[in-house]
Amino acid sequence: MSANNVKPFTVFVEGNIGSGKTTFLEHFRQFEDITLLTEPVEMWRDLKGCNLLELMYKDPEKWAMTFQSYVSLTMLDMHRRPASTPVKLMERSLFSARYCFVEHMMRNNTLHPAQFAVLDEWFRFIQHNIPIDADLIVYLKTSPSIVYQRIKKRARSEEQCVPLSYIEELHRLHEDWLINRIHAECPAPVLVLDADLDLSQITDEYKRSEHQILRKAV
Ligand code: DGT
Repeated sequence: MSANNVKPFTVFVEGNIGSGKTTFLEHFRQFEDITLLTEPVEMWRDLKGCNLLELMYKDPEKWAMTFQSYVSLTMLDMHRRPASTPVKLMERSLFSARYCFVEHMMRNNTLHPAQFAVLDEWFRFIQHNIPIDADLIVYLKTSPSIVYQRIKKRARSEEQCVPLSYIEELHRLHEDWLINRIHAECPAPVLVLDADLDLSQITDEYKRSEHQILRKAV
């Protein structure tokens, strides 16, 4: 809750791996009065010395459940973190973890049906019992081939084994959730931005969202 007891306007920034979510958040650093919560990837890479992200990519059957369980905890922490500013911008959400990543792991049998059921029950319990504020979703829409090139270029060590097919499937799952609305819940209106643009042109595209996020004349 903000200092004057008004809930912050809460925005989730969503999109495929490599779609530029972090760059988008960085764009908003220039404005005062915004709380920026970047995804806790570093926590996933170092939990008491264990790199859960690496374990999950190297041996998904063994580690997917553990990894997703920790992702849920760190995401819930971000959702519940109070902001003393009028706007709170966060990278990803419990929803994309469930509807994109866990959904993928369930469909390709990386998760045993029993493991999926436990994660899904946690998700439902949280949704029904813990307030998760959401006012807007910014969807950084990309083409799989473009983000695949970006992922190769940034060369995050854990992601070296990621095939194009995985990026394509994640793309479809984002589209099904945010555009085709196959799940009952989409927690907020969706603003779609073209995130295929390269760095020299993307700022103008990001600017398209400023009015809705800052909710004042900019
Ligand atoms: P950006 O700024 O758009 O380039 O964002 P990224 O690619 O740094 O961030 P993100 O969330 O798309 O992915 C970070 C890494 O963590 C990536 O290897 C995918 C993985 N990841 C993120 N959330 C989940 C999740 O819920 N489950 C699984 N299996 N992987 C996840």
